[in-house]
Amino acid sequence: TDTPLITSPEHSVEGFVREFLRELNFTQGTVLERASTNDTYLALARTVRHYLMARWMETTTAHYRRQPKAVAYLSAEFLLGRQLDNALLAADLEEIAAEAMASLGLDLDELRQAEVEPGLGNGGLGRLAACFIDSLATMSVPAIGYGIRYEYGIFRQTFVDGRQVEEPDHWLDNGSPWEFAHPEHEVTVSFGGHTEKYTEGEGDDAVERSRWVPGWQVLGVPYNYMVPGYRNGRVNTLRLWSARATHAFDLKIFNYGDYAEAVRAQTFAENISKVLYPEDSTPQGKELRLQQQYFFVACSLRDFIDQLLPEGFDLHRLHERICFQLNDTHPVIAVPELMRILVDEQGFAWEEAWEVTRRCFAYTCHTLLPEALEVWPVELLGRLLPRHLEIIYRINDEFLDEVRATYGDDELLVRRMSIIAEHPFRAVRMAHLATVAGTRVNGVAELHSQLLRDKVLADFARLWPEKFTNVTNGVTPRRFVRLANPGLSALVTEAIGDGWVTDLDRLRELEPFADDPEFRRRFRDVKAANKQRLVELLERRDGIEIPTDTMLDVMVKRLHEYKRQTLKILHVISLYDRIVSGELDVAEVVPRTVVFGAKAAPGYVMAKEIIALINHVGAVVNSHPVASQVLRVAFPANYDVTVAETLIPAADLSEQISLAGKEASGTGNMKFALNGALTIGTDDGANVEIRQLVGDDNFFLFGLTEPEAAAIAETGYRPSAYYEENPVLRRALDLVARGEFSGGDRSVFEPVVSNLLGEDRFMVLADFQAYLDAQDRVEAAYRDPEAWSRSAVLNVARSGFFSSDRSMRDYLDRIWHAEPLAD
Ligand code: 26W
Repeated sequence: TDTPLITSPEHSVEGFVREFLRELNFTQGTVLERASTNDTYLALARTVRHYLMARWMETTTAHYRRQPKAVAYLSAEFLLGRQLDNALLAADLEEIAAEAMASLGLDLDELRQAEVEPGLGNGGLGRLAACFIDSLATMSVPAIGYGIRYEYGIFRQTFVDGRQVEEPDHWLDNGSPWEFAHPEHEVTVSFGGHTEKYTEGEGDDAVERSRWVPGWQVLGVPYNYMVPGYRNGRVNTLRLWSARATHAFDLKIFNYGDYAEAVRAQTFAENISKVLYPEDSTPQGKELRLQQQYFFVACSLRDFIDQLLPEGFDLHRLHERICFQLNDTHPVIAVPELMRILVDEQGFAWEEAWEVTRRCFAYTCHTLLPEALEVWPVELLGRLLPRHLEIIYRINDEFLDEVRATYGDDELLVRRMSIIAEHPFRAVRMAHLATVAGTRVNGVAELHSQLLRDKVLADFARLWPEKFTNVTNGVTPRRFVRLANPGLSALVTEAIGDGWVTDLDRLRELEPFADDPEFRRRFRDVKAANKQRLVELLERRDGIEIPTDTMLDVMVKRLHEYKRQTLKILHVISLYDRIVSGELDVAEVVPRTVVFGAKAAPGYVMAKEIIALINHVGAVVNSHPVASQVLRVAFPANYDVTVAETLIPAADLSEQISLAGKEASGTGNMKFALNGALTIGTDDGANVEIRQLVGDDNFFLFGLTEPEAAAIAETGYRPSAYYEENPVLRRALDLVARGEFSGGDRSVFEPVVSNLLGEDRFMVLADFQAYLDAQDRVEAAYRDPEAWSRSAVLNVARSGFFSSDRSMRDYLDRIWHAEPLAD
């Protein structure tokens, strides 16, 4: 049955003004003269939303009616960034909105800045999920994102005496105009309790079954977000779950008459979606985190089956309708959950259920660090999800039978491959579970996928070679070029037309322009304007003053030892040292501004020390009368998607300097290349592919390769040897050790120094000289602006591969076997 859809507001300045004023008056309950910036922002956001609404309803209805094979992207994180700009772009309303606001005496730019970005992710993995759903919508692929509506996203970082202090992120406080709550579609999720055996049927037909008798329950309330495609009339859905106490839960306690206790118990249940864990790469094994993981996947599976499939759908055919993509191991508990639904609720035989389940999931791994692989103690998992633990045990038993059948009784192999680890405590290895259950396992860059096959999951790759594949990450050109870099976008569009926005390979057509001096001049003008924009942002946002006309050298990413921010700061220290000692004359140095952006996990002590070191070095360098003429350090606090959008387009040099074999892919590296920064980088993650595409002449490669690093680790790495043999390195480290950056106090950075000299797990000292040499090549290249901008243009022209549209095509072809929905 067709229900009539309300039509979109008129696509004109007048239409926009009318809708906006209606929102301001009727929803916001105020008038223009008395409206606060926030009132105005909310009315504007709702106005834009209305233009997308009809398309959203149409897309949703079409998916339901036509039941195409769809993709459900299960991710504990979606790091969306601000919504207004992207919605305006998708709906082709940028000019109309600007004019409409201006006609009312309002400034669209100021209103944009009123939006608090939803920071529902830590870094690479969460931002990747946001890029992927953007691409899926733009490519008209039937897809839904499922995740958690954290009340508090990633913490707000501030610095006190140069040290990181975390503050809560109240992102919902001023209202949340982009979400639609649907309490009527709440889902009940169970936890705890025990299982019991029972017999079903009689005589020869009798089967032993197990059932779960849960101990407590919570409700999941879905909040829907629009995911608009770029001007294609499609709007997909992102559904984030929020935890509520069940009504039964409080009723029981209310009956005892303890009102206060009942209310308190509600907050207990609601804690589940309260806060994003700010851990990136080191799982803490916290009970609440496992609750979060099960909570959102249980809601999502239930929702897909009950709401998105037609009534009476035969679940034996579930894999024909859906692929659940597991974004790292965080949602992997969905595997036993689907088994539980099919076996316990739907009465499937085990084998039948396993057949379906195996075909419904695929797993993406995002790491190479062994300590980042999630394991859940059996004790904890069994207490929280007793039935799931039983199911996992049975999956494991049957899997290990298969291993034995294939390889004979190789108990060492069996122990290595088991889903259950025995040491140091019994625990479920979520990556093994995902690999056993998934139709496909993929890494996120060529090198990473290779290392997964050869090292991290080698036993599994030998058993099931066809399961393993690669999909190199990508980033959305809508947000990270078209929106973030309007100057470059206009220049590119003038040269080759605007098709590149949805077909990024067309940037290739720019190649000839690299040799056009006029184009290069205009490219440099765009860079200069972007730097000016950054200077203004840092001044306004952080009170940081940086010069406008220096080489902008940028390292932005989470703070982690493997990413080697210490290598970058040692380079800064060394430059400073050589300038201050008179070895380098300021006239000889290419002036540069080094910008850092990085949050550290709150419990990661060494990472926080490194942040303090960077800030302290910055303070000394920036206030030195001579050094500061050619060297500045800026470390704006609270690097987020919004800052990235201004910072990346201004950059000249992109720092991608992780130890080879440690960074799975990196995605910032792609954003910089697409915005015409040159990369100084190791042969790691997607750097490898960037260099292959842009060419060695347009990339500053340095450092150990992965096999070299592995070989050194094998024979025993001695960092102090590098210190003893390299006077430049020695001077830089000695400066830190002697307290040059800590007011003479030698104890402050002692842990950083002694860690580098004693352990240096990520071989900073081994790569130090190679890095300095590469920086010399950078300087030499930067002195020739024509050659530099030629390389920069070639970086743009040859980076189209890194569109997340291409990543989505690869997932569709290699993993999902789904297709865009035709009009
Ligand atoms: C708390 C445990 C935990 C463990 C791992 C939290 C988060 C993780 C993620 C896998 C960390 C992460 O974000 N990985 C990054 O994923 C990006 C997208 O694929 C890659 O580009 C980065 O190289 C990788 O570090």
